[in-house]
Amino acid sequence: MELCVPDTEMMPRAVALALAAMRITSPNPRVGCVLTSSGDVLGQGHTQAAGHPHAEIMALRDAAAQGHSVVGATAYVTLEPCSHHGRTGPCCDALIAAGIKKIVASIADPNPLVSGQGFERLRAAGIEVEVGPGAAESRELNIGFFSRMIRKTPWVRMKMAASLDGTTALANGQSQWITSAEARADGHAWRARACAVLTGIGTVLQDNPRLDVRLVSTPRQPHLIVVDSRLETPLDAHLFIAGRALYIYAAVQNEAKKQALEAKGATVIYLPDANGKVDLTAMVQDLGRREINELHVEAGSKLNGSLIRAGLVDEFLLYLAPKLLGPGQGMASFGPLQALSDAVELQFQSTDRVGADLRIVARVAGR
Ligand code: AOF
Ligand code: ZN
Repeated sequence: MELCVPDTEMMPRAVALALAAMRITSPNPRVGCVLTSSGDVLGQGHTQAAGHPHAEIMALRDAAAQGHSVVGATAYVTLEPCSHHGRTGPCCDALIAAGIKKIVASIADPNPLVSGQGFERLRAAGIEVEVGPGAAESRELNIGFFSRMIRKTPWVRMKMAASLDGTTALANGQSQWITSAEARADGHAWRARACAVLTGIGTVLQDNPRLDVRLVSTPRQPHLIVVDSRLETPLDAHLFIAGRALYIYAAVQNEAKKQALEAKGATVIYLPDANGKVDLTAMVQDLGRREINELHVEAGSKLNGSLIRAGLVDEFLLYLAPKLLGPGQGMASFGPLQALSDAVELQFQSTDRVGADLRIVARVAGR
């Protein structure tokens, strides 16, 4: 058991545990929990895969496994403990039954099934509840979960890689390996945290990608979503991977092709707009209903442009290589804009060197 840990370190520790659950919990939020008494860490844990125990239960089990009593202890947890019966039982009841005396929670659970009721249930049982420490970190860690619970749609993050002059492909279409190996591995780490990766039929036909996580280790693969209006995905495409869910959104009905794709494990969904293309807004709403928290877009400039124009993108993950490619294909084809006031305004969230390249995370203003 760790002794004499200052109280101020308990929540950062719970946040670090939540961070360790980054690639595991989807579609559940990443939550960490530390049980402590007089500076001693009695038990700790983080959320497991969906359908498996939450952070609080893991921490209680950890304490029990070490033979520590948690009667009278304080629980630091990065999200309001749940009060509902979902795939698992309510954490509130487990904390109350264990004799916890005080709960310090980062932030209320935005899930309408919980939202405040967990705190109410704990207080009704005579437990002291403090809310706030670690709130910003917890929300940021769960940006997709908060988005889905509050807006009913995923957090949409668009990844792009380009030369310093903003070119993603030469005029002749040649495009692979603009950025360094380090940047590509970093891109896989961002894929790994997403619930789903999204691409378009243009990229499928041109690059025949797998769009899975290979360059970093992960316990689960994100789903793959393909925007394919006319169901042109080849049946021998590399993106059919055993055990990975594949959703194809189409606009033009083709029952024979649909059946052939579904026989290969895909799910085909028709969502046409008035122009015979996939209704991207309806698609993103549908992905929210399918419990997609973070949607990671890796597509060509056409689909990128359409998603931006529809106002569906929340964040850009941009890798810039230190080279000039001259005029070619841009990162996203939207516009041309008539006035500077029509620009999509962004805020830089972070700027880092990754290998030889620059990584910029920029968020659409107001998101
Ligand atoms: C917690 N601790 O570690 C997490 C919570 O289907 P279930 O039973 O797994 O419940 C999922 C919901 O539980 C999820 O939507 C969110 O509201 C909450 N997640 N709650 O007390 C945790 N991950
Ligand atoms: Zn719970």
